Amino acid sequence: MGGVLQLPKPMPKPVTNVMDQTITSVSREHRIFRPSAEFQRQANLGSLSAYKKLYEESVNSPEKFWRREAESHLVWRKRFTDVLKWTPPHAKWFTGGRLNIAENCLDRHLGTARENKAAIIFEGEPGDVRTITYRQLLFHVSRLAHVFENLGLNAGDRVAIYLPMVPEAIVAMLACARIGAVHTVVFGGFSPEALKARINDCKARLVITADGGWRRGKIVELKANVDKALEGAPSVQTVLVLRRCRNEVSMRDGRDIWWHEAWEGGPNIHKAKAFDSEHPLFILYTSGSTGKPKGVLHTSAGFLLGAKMTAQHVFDLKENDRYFCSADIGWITGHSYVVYGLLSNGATVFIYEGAPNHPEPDRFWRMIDRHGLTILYTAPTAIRAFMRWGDNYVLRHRLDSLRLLGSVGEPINPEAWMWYHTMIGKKRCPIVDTWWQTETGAIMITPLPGATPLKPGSATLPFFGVVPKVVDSLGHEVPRGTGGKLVITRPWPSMLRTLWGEDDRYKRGYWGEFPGHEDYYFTGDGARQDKDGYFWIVGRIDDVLNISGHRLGTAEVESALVSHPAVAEAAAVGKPDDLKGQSLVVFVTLKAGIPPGDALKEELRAHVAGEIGAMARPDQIRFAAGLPKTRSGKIMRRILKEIATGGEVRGDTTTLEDFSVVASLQAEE
Ligand code: 6R9
Repeated sequence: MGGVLQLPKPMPKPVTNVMDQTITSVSREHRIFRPSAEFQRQANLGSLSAYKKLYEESVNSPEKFWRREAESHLVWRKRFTDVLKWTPPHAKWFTGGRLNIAENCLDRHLGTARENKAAIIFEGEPGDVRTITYRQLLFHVSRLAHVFENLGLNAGDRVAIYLPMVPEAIVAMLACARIGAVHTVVFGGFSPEALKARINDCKARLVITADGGWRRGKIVELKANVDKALEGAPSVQTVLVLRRCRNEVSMRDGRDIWWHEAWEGGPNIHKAKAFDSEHPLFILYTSGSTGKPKGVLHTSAGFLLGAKMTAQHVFDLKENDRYFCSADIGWITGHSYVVYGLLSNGATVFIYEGAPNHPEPDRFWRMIDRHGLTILYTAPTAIRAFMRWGDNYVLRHRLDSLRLLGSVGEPINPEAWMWYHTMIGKKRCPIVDTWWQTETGAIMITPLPGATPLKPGSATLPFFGVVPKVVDSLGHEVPRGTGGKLVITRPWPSMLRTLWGEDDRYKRGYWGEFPGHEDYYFTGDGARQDKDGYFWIVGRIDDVLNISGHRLGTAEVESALVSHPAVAEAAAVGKPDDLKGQSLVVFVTLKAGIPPGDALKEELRAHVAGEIGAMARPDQIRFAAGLPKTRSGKIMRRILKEIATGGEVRGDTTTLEDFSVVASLQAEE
């Protein structure tokens, strides 16, 4: 099928009767919030019919649609020939084209009114503020690109970035993109073990880190973590160290260099080379249903197009916006909606280094007032924490600069949605509840704020070119109102291309779920569509947990636990939690002769945090004499989940090997 765009299959009309007032039984949530006339008047896309028209074009004439969008949004050094080469599950977008991603985020704005516009406004946790214009950002990136080249770094080489949320993190990503190096950003909250595993998997040559970063008034010792990680990471030749907190670090001769020293004296003009549309841009590790994190690979042109178009439409970007996304660049949200999608649009991005409740729980609101921020994009877990901390922290602030709110990372419960809408948005700001994944690269199901009537808890309708369906286990579409598995039935430009070094896992994990439908991308999420075609995401239906908006594989936690000498066997499950969405409960059987006890529980919790990172520290550990298993030896997580939730064990237990295990587990605690 190479060379031509696959013809669209006939499909159900994606949008029907959205304007219909009555939402019946299928939905528990009946409220509808229409965009105000005032918002619609100023919106980039101001009506539902305009959305529908463009959407229909995007799925009925995808070749024409994507050709036009790619030509108008991106700066090309060489025009592409084909829009898409699709041999499921491998896609190549905009083949024959050449471009430079950093140039698309920076150089294009120079010589325009944006040259001296703020690209980044940064506030550190101690309160230090820096503003960096587009011109200045290009200056920084150009110099760092020279540093990379002087270190002998080549296009295609991997660079691990382990930095706090400071402007240099963005500079580092863009400098990689500029020379065609592939970055892999590792969230600063990951442990040395987790960092090591990621460095080794992609064989990074360079690690970029800082002495430390600020978090709740304390220094997170990033350089010390890197030193530990590198004890077992032979591919790394150089460590570039940013000075941020001025805490003491040890510098190893011949390996470690200070950013500010390497940076001195070099030229600040950097001629960027052009790279192929499909040149790898970054690898981002994410949790899957087996123990080893998956290295999701994104490439250049398609990823940038997806990030740029969605940012422009979903956030209704205007020249004067000051946009704040609270995600760390260590997550995909930071990649697409702090860095690439926003800077390519010439927007002003506000970034914050520290914790949302430092020194007090009103930090976000204070920063919004202080800097006149207009758009806030954050996660439901943060919104629920703000709710819990109390309205008084919000009411001290004006928040009158805000015009649009966004949510991402997990389903937002209608209660949190309503609070966000009234307390933060003052009933004035639309909320865009955006569904997407590390793998999708860009937002997939989302309202467009000037067009889409909102229903609290629903991510609403697909973005242009996206054709999602809710299907049964055979891949057949289920009737509206029925739950099923969420799939994406067409390739899209910002889709992942493969898993780094694991193409088989890529094929099996994402495209092998429905025999006969090897061109259906399986999201791992459950969902239903209501009678208006709105999507309601239920959450993961594989062995992936979503804890405070962070993906965590049950198998990852289990393998961390069994690496402890006292543990024989472990099973991790998620328990519904008002604040975190899910909390982490683990069941552990100990090796013979090892006595259980609270001290050991604490030790195991610390052990998991040490192996993965603090976000994986179990909320509860339960010792068990045995774990419920099927006759073929599989742990029955469903039963453990019921026990963790405190409910009765219901459902089918006929395959259970030994029911007494369950009885004793229930008796425990
Ligand atoms: C962007 C990001 C992806 C998983 C995804 C789903 C959940 C994300 C959501 C949502 C309901 C939303 N998720 N956004 N669920 N409504 N608006 O979070 O990527 O870290 O890869 O997580 O997060 O379960 O499958 P990632």
